[in-house]
Amino acid sequence: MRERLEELRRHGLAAVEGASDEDALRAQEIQLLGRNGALTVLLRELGSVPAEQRPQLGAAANQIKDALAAAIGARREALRQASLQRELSGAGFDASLPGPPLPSGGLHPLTRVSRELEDLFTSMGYRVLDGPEVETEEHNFDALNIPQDHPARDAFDTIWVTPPGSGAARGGAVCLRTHTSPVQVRALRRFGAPLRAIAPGRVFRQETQDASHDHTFHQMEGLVVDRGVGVAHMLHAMHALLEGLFGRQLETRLRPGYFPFVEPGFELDARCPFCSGGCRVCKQSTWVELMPGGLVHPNVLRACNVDPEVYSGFAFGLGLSRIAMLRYGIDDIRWMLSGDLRFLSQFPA
Ligand code: FA5
Repeated sequence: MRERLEELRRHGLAAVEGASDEDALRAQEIQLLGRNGALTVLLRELGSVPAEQRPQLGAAANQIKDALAAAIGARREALRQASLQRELSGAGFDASLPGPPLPSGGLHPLTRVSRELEDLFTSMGYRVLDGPEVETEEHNFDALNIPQDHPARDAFDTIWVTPPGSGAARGGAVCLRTHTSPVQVRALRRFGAPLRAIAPGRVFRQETQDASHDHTFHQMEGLVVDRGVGVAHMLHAMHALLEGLFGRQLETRLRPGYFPFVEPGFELDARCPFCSGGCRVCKQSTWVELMPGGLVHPNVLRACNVDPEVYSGFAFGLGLSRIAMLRYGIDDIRWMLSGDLRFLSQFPA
């Protein structure tokens, strides 16, 4: 048995060394160490040798197995290196050829619309502002003239981080901002009047999801405060926005709308940009609801240390997610933040 093991070692090492390519080496590996290979067959016979010889023969067999495995690994690496060298020095290799193309991503439709609007408004002298997504009750509601008992404060609508309070806790309560309007408050307190700003960003509401409602979506606030600002200025800004988005003037109409932080308040509708006689987008009405807005309520100006006797202003709150849907013909808002590559890859760079 010992001689046969020794013979296997000698013969095996020579065969491994003589393997001329990776396929031949693999065949040798199977022949030597495979399930029915020469070493396995010898090991099976170990059971029939006298018990006192078995430990020594077993140890010798294991050493041979390790030596053969190491030799096979070394030979495989040497063959790979040799093949690589052949490829590199061969006439067919051209190091100046471009590599395979790398897949590249595109901008998210929300980012595209937001950047287009940022460019448009900065060209009209607006600042682009940001505000925290985790906001105080004071900024999100109180300073915006939203009454204590307004249903929007309810936990059915607002995601509270610390519960809304009264008395000592008031103003200290914290929520995920339900709209971008608190940026109005932060901006006016920080920069004062006159001010022209937009604030795109993410907002959160307790909301049952459907094709046009999400619990997390994007808005863009617009705010202008100066001497003598009125509804005509607001309409001008809204029309500029629509022309920037859709590339042409759309017919619009104003309806009364109620928001505690504006007076008067409006809803702006536009003629459906996709049809002339009614379609799925406008639900056959030929009008699409585009954005609410209005003149900044004097109480909001006061809460931001701006004198309403001297200054007036307008604000609007564009539903950025819904505008991006209109712009790109996206039929369900839940695609927007899905992270689904089937959706995202439709917006290549
Ligand atoms: C507001 O959020 C006000 N802050 C807007 C405003 C600003 C009014 C300044 C006056 C002055 P509203 O809740 O209607 O308003 O939301 C504004 C827009 O956000 C809607 O027109 C709609 O386009 C979008 N929106 C509202 N809820 C959702 C939702 N769950 N999913 C997606 N978009 C929504």
